[in-house]
Amino acid sequence: MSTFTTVELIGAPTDIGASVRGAGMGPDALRVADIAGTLSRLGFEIVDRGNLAGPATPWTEPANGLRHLDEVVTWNRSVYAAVDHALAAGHLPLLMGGDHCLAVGSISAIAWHARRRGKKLRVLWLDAHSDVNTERTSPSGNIHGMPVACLLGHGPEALSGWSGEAAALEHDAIRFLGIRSVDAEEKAAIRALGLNVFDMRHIDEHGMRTTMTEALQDIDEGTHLHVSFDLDCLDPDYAPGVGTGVRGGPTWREMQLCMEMIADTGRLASLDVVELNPALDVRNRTAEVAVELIESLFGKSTLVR
Ligand code: Z70
Ligand code: MN
Ligand code: MN
Ligand code: MN
Repeated sequence: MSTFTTVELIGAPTDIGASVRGAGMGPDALRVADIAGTLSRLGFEIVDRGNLAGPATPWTEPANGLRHLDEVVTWNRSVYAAVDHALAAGHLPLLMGGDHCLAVGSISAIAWHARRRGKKLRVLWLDAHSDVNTERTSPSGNIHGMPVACLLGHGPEALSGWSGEAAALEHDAIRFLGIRSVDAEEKAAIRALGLNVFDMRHIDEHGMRTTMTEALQDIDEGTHLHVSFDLDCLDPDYAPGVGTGVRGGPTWREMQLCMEMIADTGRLASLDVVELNPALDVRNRTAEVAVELIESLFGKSTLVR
């Protein structure tokens, strides 16, 4: 599907921005679920960079509305460097989190490369949450609830401007899919910023097929398509191994169609897989579901004709 022949696996084993412990085991759970063998059987060259190193999670209280800011910055610097390195080599970076705060480093590096190559960047944010809090609006201080704000240039200073521009993403470069847990101040921000939302109500009313046709509507040959896949987007019946499951998400089948339709664009150029929490999983089921969905995202087709 994709023009990339080499997928570079980057493990970022941390729960530094999360609310519960355990996301740091995500990369190895994905390896146990055979993410490398699965993509390799689809015809991709796989480079596994192993796991990045970084600070332990201190579980201190938030300061100025931000928990673990220094450590979040350190982890994101490593992620930025690794994703930058993969893109410079012409590889497709597949970030294995770790919690969703790591999307700041990943997408900032991607935005820098896309701009240099004259590509139009589009980000699909698959999540139960909108992650658009700031240190002023966050009810928790957990930075995994803030990466979208950071990437739009509204987050804390220390996590802004990494792409070389004030904002890594223009407001119309991101599409939320599957969201159903949005704080009141996040709703206000989404409206004020004019963000594109395909929430669960939209998916219920129009179905996944129409929703994805809309969400992918302006993807063309000049697009770098990035998918930021928070596994809590899925209904927790299918993906129990996440820190903050929210009932009422897409089923396995609906999410398969979502992934297949993204694959059909042929424009997937980078991926985050985040918020997998093996400590809360059931016999690695969520990691296995993630790998099944990633397989479809990378072009495995169940079409018979
Ligand atoms: C809430 C906050 C969040 C993930 C929880 C929750 C954010 N809006 N994100 N779990 N993955 O604290 O900002
Ligand atoms: Mn998220
Ligand atoms: Mn989430
Ligand atoms: Mn704008």
